[in-house]
Amino acid sequence: MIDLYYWPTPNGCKVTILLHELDVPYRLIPLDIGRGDQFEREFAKISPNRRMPAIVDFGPTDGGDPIAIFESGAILMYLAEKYDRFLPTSERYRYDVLQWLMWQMGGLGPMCGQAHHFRQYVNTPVPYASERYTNEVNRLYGVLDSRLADREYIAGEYSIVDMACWPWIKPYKGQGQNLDDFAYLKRWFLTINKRPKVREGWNVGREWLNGGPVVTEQSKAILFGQTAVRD
Ligand SMILES: N[C@@H](CCC(=O)N[C@@H](CS)C(=O)NCC(=O)O)C(=O)O
Repeated sequence: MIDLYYWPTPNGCKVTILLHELDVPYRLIPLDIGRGDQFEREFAKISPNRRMPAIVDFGPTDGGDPIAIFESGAILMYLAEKYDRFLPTSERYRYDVLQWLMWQMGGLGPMCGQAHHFRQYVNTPVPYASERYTNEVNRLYGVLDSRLADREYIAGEYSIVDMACWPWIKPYKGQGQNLDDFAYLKRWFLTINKRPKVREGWNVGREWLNGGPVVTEQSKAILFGQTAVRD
């Protein structure tokens, strides 16, 4: 069995989408980041960064002790390798997936996160930061659009990198973007949007938000302004 520590955010949904695409059973452990569940000491043993998603696999293929993994990109790679799907084995195609996965983890995700932060969550507007991150997201959308001009999916075949990028494009309006400006990206987005397993994964735990945003006025004090924790 796999335990998934989860809250319905884009990084969390990457993992539920893959688990649903794989039809793998898992135990969902809600980790309410707006309430501060991520700061529980026990959770830091699983996710030293005190962020979700994280998994614990109680049935690793080597038959040994349970394996705990944090960082959504590493979780996607682990599950794709374990179940031998959505990550090609041939070097050329494998590194097509992996380089774009690194691009998502190091670029698209963090920049979109900052765009959301400065456009929606700050109480005192910071126009320079808002413009800076909106423009950078726009640049990254352009990179993905060009990549998709001559292929259906980011690495040719549908793979974990599509599952990693799609949840970050889904809230494009909050990032100040217009998909009509990116024809190839829009076509890809709508194709993935139609996949039943993607919709299932995206909807996991959505009812916990009661129709509201992930970040609320109450949760801002918990989420923003964190400094080093020394146990
Ligand atoms: N690079 C990490 C980012 C994880 C992350 O930032 N998770 C957010 C939600 S999407 C979180 O747990 N936030 C809690 C907090 O900021 O305290 C990943 O992709 O797993």
